[in-house]
Formats: sequence, structure tokens, C-alpha cells
Amino acid sequence: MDKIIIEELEVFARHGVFPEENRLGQKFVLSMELYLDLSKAGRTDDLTQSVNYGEVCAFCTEWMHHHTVQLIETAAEQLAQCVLLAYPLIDSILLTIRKPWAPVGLPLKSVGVSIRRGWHRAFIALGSNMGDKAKYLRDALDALERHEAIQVCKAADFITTKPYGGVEQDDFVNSAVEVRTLLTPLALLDVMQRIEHDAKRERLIHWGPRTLDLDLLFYDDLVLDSERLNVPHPEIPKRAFVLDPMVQLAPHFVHPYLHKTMQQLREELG
Ligand code: A4P
Ligand code: MG
Repeated sequence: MDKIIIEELEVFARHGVFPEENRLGQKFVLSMELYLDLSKAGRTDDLTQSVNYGEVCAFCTEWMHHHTVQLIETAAEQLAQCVLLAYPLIDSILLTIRKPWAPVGLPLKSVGVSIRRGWHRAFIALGSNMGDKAKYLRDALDALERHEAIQVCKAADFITTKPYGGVEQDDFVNSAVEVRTLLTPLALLDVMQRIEHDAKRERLIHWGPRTLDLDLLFYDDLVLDSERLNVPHPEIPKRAFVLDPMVQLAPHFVHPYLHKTMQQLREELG
């Protein structure tokens, strides 16, 4: 992807683990690559189609002046997120923060951290079969939208479905939502589980009745098989109540290892 490059912006700030660093401050050197599509700006010669690198430099300088944290890891994490939120055209950022005067007591040129952060596309399934089911789903959508690192792009219709999985229980209301997020997959799962918890969800019977169930269906084209998280959600191809909303949101989205579109998976399920 195209990028804007900013090299070695010098900023005086007070980040550090030692109290003297917080009191006296020192020089920090910022370098960054801002990844975004520059073709439209290139064709139109119009700055509004790109990102003003001067503004970004002023923004980062201001941010470094007005925040004090201990670790440059934290400074980088927070600053990267602020830049991505302030400049929506930027898809991802590679940010390096160096400390040439780090109090190491040994001759070195500089120490630093380098992180890459950006927007990810994810799909989340929603389900409820207790109480005011549609309200649980609406509240969950609101809670996702309220999170600063999550933007709801598109929500599918709410559909009423028969319970799947052999447990005798009430009908479900299901839906799915497409989001843009700055969160990692596990951080997104944490947010989803907090929202479930706030909906007074109790885990009593596996696959049993619940006020709110949020499942992470897809996260970019990531394939992850870990103890806490399986992505894509392994049950997708067997579940019409997931595939119907997915077909509405993204019929041509390709499952990362089945290599079939949502529409194909739905047709195969019959
Ligand atoms: N986990 C692993 N991968 C994921 C993922 N991609 N998304 C882990 C979310 N969580 C994931 O989930 C158990 C653990 O799975 C979590 O702690 C997480 O670390 P859970 O929600 O606590 O347990 P559960 O809901 O009882 O099981 P599960 O497998 O989530 O059930 P499902 O798959 O959600 O199915 N019929 C209809 N018509 N509509 C429904 O919505 N839902 C279910 C529940 C059954 N039948 C249904 C519906
Ligand atoms: Mg679940």
C-alpha cells in the first residue's frame, strides 16, 4: 500500500520510568509510515484526498508534550491509536519512537520501539433467546459502537430462528454486524465478553439459553486456533442463523480456509 513517510521528528517530552525523566524531560525522536491510498490525491492534486504531514507532525508533537507515561511502548500504543482516530484516511501506521538520551549509562546511539497498528475488518454474530431479545441485540450494537476503537459499519436484519444444537429452548433472535476495529482479536473478544457480562449473561448450559451471545466470526482473513479463540468461528458453515446475516452483509466475502463465499456456503447448507 502507498505510504507517507515522516523521518526523525524531534520532540521534547517527559516519558520515562525514572522520576528525573518525568521532571526534566528529554529528547524523543519519532519516525512513522502512514499507510493509505494516495492515488486519488495524486490524480486530483487535492490535499483533502490525502493526509497533511505537517498537521500530523504538529499533532504528534502536541500529544507527546501533553501526555506523560512511563514506557515508550505505552506512548507508542496510545499515540498510534490517536493518529488513526484523528486521521480516518490512514489505514495503518508504523510508528517508531526513539530515546537518544535514555539513561542507560552506556554509550549507545538510541533505544526505541517500533509498532504497526491499523484498522481491521471483523464480523460478529449476535444471538439472544431470553427476555427482550431484540433489545439485548440493540444494546449490544450500541455498546460496540460506543467503544472508541470499534466502528459499526453495517448491521444485518434481526431474524427469528429455531434453536440449533439439540437443547430444548426458546426461539432465538439473531443478527450479525460488520465492524472496523483497532483492537487485536483477543482484545476484541474481551470487549465482546464484557458486553455479554453486562447483559447479565450466565453460562449455565453449553449451547443453552442466553440473554446475549456474541461470537467473533471473522477477523480480516485471520486463521487462529487457540485455547481462548477460534477464528473463523468453526461452526459457521453449519449455521443458517449465521450465514443468512453474513450473506446480507457480505455475500462475496471469502472464508479464509474453505475458500468459499458466504453465498456459496449458504447454498451448500441448503
Ligand atoms: N471462543 C472461541 N472462539 C470464539 C469465537 N470465535 N467467538 C471461546 C467467541 N468466543 C469464542 O463461549 C465459550 C468460549 O468460546 C468463550 O469463553 C471463548 O473464549 P461461550 O459463548 O461462553 O459458550 P457457549 O455460547 O455456550 O458456546 P458457544 O460455542 O459460543 O455456543 P455458540 O456457538 O454461540 O452457540 N440456535 C440459534 N437458532 N441461534 C443461536 O444463536 N446459539 C447457540 C450457541 C446454540 N444454538 C443457537 C444459537
Ligand atoms: Mg458464544
